[in-house]
Amino acid sequence: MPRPLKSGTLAELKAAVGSGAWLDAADDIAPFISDFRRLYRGATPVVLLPRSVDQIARIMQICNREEIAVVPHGGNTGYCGGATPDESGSQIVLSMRRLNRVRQMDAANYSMIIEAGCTLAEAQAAASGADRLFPLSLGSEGSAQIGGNLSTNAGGTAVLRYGMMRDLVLGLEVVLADGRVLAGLKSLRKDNTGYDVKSLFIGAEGTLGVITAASLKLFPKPADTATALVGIASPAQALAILARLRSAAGDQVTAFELIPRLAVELTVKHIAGVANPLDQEASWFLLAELSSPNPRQDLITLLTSELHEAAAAGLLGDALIATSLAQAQAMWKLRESVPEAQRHHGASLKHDVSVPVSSIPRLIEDGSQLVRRLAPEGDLIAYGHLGDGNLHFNVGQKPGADAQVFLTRGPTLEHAIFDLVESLGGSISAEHGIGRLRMAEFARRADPVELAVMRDLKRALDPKGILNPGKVLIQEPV
Ligand code: 2HG
Ligand code: ZN
Repeated sequence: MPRPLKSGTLAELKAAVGSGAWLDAADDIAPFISDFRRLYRGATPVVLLPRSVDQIARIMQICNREEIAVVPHGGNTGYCGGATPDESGSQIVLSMRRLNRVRQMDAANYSMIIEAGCTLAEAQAAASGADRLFPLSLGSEGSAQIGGNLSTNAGGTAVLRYGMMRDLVLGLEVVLADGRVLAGLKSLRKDNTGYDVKSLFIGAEGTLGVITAASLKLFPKPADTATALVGIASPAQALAILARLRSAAGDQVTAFELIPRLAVELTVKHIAGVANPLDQEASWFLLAELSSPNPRQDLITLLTSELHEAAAAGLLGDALIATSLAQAQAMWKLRESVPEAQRHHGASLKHDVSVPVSSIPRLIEDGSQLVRRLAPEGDLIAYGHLGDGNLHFNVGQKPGADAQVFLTRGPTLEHAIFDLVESLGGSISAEHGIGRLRMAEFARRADPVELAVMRDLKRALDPKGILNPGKVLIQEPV
């Protein structure tokens, strides 16, 4: 069990990073002690800003010896409170933002080695500079950091084609709880030497080690892209259109996002510069994108003819295919601004769930009934990565409804939605992780044997329980 910090240890930790590389004034540490959604507000005696792996190793040696809890902190864009210290005031925050070098770019090997504190946008730009694509793509990519993307196994809008962060990793460098450095930065597609140890740290939210750098997969840059916004009547039509596109274009189908009409209306209302170019009457909208590294693919023609055929089969109402980059960007802005529009609209209850893609219509139909029955002060705003079976099954406060009354519906509604998701063989956290927010539900619903294996791993890698305690796994009484 972690212990409170003694003043001698605090001085030792500050010395480990040197002057100018730690913060302890209330104003300076404020951004590090609450999460992006303001669900939690913790406390910390110090935020350390190391610049090197050696410094992090030294910090972990001290914290392991003194049993001090360490909370690794990236861009603070997480949705589950995974990077926020608890209220005890005894957990130190380890900011990764100064560990932000691109260590190696190997265009011929389609890989790069990059440190944890680089933002996702910086990683994308580095790849682009070498005429390569790093494909992970998220609304928060300007602030989200690679270490956080790895630690939460981030998803986003290109998972359909390229997979989640886990699928993009070739190697990892990790500082363990006792300060040893696991030097696993190989850049190999093939390496069958024993257990896949790196995979343990991906999605572990800093509870098994501190990821300091990664070797990441790169891809050819797209040279031809076709983007469309499509108005449809039902989620079942979305599935039928997705199946047609996949048959016609295979893995050139890069993104397939679902947006309900209410989300479009809220985005047009609250976000400057966003307009809906389509028939206002559609109940649902799709944002579909095809891409290929081959500039002669003529994906616009392919997408146009597929959408024409789908229209002839009665699968869609109105559709618009972007004819310029600006038009495609405007479509993406409409999709990516939905979370912000929801914030402007009022209180919301969020559920980041996944089911097999084939079960999406059932999820929406049965889930809508649950919302009507259990949260009558709210409207369902279910949107997101339909191609991956992942919807943000969010419920927004109805205009004029009492926010407090609405929010009291949260636990009962959440329980019912998670029961529904479970009955469909789904997950209660598709891409946002467990953090602190989903810990109890995760413990209740996970397979007990799987949970026991996770606890064994935690004990083996962090016997003193100092790495991000109070996140992911509920600690067992000692
Ligand atoms: C997205 O897909 C993000 O836009 C955020 O994962 C989802 O706000 C949300 O619930
Ligand atoms: Zn998402």
